[in-house]
Amino acid sequence: MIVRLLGMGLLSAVLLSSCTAKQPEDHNQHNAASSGNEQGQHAGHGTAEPAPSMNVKATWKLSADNPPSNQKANISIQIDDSKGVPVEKFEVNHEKQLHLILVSKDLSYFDHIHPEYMGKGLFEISTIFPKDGDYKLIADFVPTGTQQKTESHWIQVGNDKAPIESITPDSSLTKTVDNKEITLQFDKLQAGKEVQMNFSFTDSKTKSPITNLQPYLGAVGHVVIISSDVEQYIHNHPLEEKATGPDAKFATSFPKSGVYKIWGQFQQNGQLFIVPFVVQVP
Ligand SMILES: [Cu+2]
Repeated sequence: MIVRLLGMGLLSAVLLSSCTAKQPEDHNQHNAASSGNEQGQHAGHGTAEPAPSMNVKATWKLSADNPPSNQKANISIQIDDSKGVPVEKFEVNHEKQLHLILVSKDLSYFDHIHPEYMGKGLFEISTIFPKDGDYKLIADFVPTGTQQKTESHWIQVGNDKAPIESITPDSSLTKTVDNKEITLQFDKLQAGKEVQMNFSFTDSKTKSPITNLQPYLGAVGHVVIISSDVEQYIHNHPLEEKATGPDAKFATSFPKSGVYKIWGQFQQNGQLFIVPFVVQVP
């Protein structure tokens, strides 16, 4: 599968639910698994008619085949329809037309950036990869009037193959980031069913609840979940987008049992912070 994906340079998305501004009752989850098939599976929670699916092709170009680490690398993504005609219009979804997630193969590195739309289906951005190794680039977007799409692409940064250490589940789901103590809780950690997860925030010094979280890209938080084999990608937005803490609740669904890394992105006092967790889903 990996070889084929590298060869193809992209994969198709399986969408479990659409997430557009028109469906606020939706639980805001985009899923993608690298099945390689265009099998749109709509499992939205709303009663609204699902938007039609659209076959797209993403063509990825980098400033170099193996861009060196610690230097600016340009990334361009051309989105065309199945006939090769550029997709011109994209929904603004959480304030952006395209969300780009970058992860290293060992999931130690994570970034969430927003390429600029140049028109005629072309998005561009430059970034710096911190070290040599394999990275997966995941683009998340909504061609206007259609369902959420996820397209991904593996790249090799530099020439060294970084040793891959498998991630291990956290023994404690409380982390301290930038003087904030964040605890992640699930109603029931299980695969294949909706799971509610709650991030709760306290000031690590005063131990008082944090109630002044700020919206970032139109929501109190953004959560990205990726399976340890980097095959499953899930992007969630909060059930209550306007919450300010101390709780931020999300509904999600882990497609199958296994180890997953979860990154929550939040903002307080104008500072964006990321809290990572690794969980074993039974
Ligand atoms: Cu984004």
